Amino acid sequence: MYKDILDKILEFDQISIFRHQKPDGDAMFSSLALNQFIIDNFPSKKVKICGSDEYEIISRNDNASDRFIRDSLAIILDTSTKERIDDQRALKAKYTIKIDHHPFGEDYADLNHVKVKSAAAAEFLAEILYSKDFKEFKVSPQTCKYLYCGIATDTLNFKTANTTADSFKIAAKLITKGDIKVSDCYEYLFTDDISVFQKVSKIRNELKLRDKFGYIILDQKKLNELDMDPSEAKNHITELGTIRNINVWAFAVENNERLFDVSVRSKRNYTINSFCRDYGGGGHTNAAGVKDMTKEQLNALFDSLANVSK
Ligand SMILES: [Mn+2]
Repeated sequence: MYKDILDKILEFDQISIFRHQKPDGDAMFSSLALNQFIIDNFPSKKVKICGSDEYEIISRNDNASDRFIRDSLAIILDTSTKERIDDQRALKAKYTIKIDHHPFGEDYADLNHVKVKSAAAAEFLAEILYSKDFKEFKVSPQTCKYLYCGIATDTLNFKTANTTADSFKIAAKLITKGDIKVSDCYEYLFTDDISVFQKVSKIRNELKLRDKFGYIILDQKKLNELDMDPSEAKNHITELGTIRNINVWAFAVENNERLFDVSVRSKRNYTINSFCRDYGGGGHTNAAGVKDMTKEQLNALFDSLANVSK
């Protein structure tokens, strides 16, 4: 099933790995996992991780040259559309492979493998690396740890609506083979400095409610008061996922272009990505977003979300 991926890895001496802009844990850890897998099994191949945007817990950019990328096999992880790739040079590579789990993306690569049922790109990558096509190669404990961290971050530690029995089966295998201590991973991925905790307390007070829709809007003034940049603030949408009385929730931050970037989440029976697509955004059934919205567009989107939340 995945022999086409393996054949290309075998064919190329140079491999470049790409992720999406503003990478989350899934984008970053799946990149690190694939990089580690190639190093462990093909020590003579040169592999470089590409992408300049950073992820707060761990980041990596190997500063690949134009020439390296041009001559390489580019493997693009967790990225649904070509404009979302962090480093557009990916598309200049000799051959491109997309490995992703987002719905409604585009087939921008020469070879496209998308499994929407996977809770994380890292989950899909683990399935590929453990498939019979790859059975003669080893998945090292370090690779297991990266894959586990990718799945854990994208599923908010195995509690989002897209977490399945397969997520747990693959995680169980990674925990065994990687000798992973689950509580150590939790502490590494999900705990914050006390200064963040205090900022989050202030953010929580910004919650507004309309029907069963809860939302927070942070404009530039509020962000300055909090001493937070827009992308950092937006991560705290997870706070709203703990409220029983709301079905749909959104977090909007004013970006440096004075437009609003919005993240939207919902409980399992409430589909919200269709509303985000109406404004040029996208994402999963219960986790989606839109970038660069005007205040009018934001209000219209929130009207729809309040309506669907009932
Ligand atoms: Mn993902």
